[in-house]
Amino acid sequence: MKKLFLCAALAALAGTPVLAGVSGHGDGHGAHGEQMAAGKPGNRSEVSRTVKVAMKETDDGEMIFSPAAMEFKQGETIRFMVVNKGELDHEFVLDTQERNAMHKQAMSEQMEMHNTPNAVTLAPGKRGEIIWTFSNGGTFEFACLIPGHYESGMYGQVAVQ
Ligand SMILES: [Cu+2]
Repeated sequence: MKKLFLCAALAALAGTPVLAGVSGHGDGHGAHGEQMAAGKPGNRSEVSRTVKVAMKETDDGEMIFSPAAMEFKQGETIRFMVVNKGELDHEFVLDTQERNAMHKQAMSEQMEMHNTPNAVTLAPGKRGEIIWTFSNGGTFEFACLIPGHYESGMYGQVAVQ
């Protein structure tokens, strides 16, 4: 039930209606068309660009994304190919900074992690992908919300113009 609470809370924060039958949570595929401030899940047939994203720890104790920041044009559909090159689990979550902060707080209180169309969690050595349409302009954020990782440097800005 904690999981459901988190999702409902996030939806309420964003001011978006909570869609009936939140089937997208759990399998990461069900929420087609679910509009968020940062955009919406994209269609493979509309991908205009592929962006490779690496996640890893550094020798001096930081945790990073490469690239560290991104820029897109409004309306672009991006295929993010995410790879965990580190030795710890990491995740790539695309959202507003506010929602990421709330999500991070929830995870620090040991709520369950879950798969939504805007996020992928990967064990060391694993690859995953997100297809995302940046339907709205603005400044968003990608982040790893596993406790301690954001503070170690795992976040970056997404500028959509
Ligand atoms: Cu991480």
